[in-house]
Amino acid sequence: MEYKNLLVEKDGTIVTVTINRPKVLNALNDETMAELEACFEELEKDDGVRAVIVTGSGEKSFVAGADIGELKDQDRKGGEERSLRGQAILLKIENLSKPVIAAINGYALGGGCELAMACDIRIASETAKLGQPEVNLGIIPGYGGTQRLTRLVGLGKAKELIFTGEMIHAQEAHRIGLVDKVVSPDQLMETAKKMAKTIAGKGPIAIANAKKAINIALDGNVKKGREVEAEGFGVLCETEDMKEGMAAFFEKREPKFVGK
Ligand code: CO8
Repeated sequence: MEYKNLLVEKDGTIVTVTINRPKVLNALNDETMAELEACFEELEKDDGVRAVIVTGSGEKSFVAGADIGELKDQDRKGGEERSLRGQAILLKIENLSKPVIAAINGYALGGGCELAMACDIRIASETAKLGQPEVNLGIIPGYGGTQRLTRLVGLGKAKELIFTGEMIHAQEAHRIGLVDKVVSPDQLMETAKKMAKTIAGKGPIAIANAKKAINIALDGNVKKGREVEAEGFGVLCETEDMKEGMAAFFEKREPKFVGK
């Protein structure tokens, strides 16, 4: 299947999905999210696929977040709906019956970090930077990131990252458990492919069942957490602060938040 914003390459039983909007650092607009959904539905059905790698086009960015251009005009209902839809798409990736490796080749910010966290294993280039900078725009993570980040790095670190909006380098992300491996940029795809091939060599039913069981192990109150996250996201879409945060981004200036 051909996509406008994704490159999908098959090498034997391994499929590499590349988010391909380099002009906006591979930001996820609605169209790309819909394509990701369609692509992962195809991958689920294809018995010839044993492992998937997700990466970003170019050397600078994995995915620099949701496309802020599409977020800036949404109202409460639209924001909540977009959040719920994004959560559902990332859940499809998390629940794919095949292993998914994120090869983080640069910025993994906001929705990009959330996309990486929906993958099973994260391998980062030494040059990658990760973070949840949504508060700088007057919003919060909306693709399940509040839940997945907390599970990966613990309460304190999740709050620090989400409250400060600060980016961290790959090595720090590795230290806190946000990424599983850090390699040099030229080794990134090779390392991801090698791991994908190793896993693809195991029984696919074993991998599928292991994945299912491991995912359930951490599924405490995550459903409720996602609902709360989406509701909060919708609330923020009615605020002046969200408009100010996004306007400031495009005007390339510091935002002035007023708490309304
Ligand atoms: N959305 C839209 N455009 C973007 C985005 C984005 N997330 N990120 C970068 N771009 C664009 C820039 O506007 C710029 O466009 P132009 O060339 O037309 O000015 C181009 O990409 C290149 O970016 P920069 O010039 O800014 O590149 P720098 O190297 O100076 O900076 C950064 C790189 C630090 C990554 C910077 O681009 C940046 O801060 N980007 C935004 C990061 C961010 O805030 N991400 C979070 C977005 S919100 C989000 O992800 C919410 C997820 C949940 C949503 C749930 C409901 C929808």
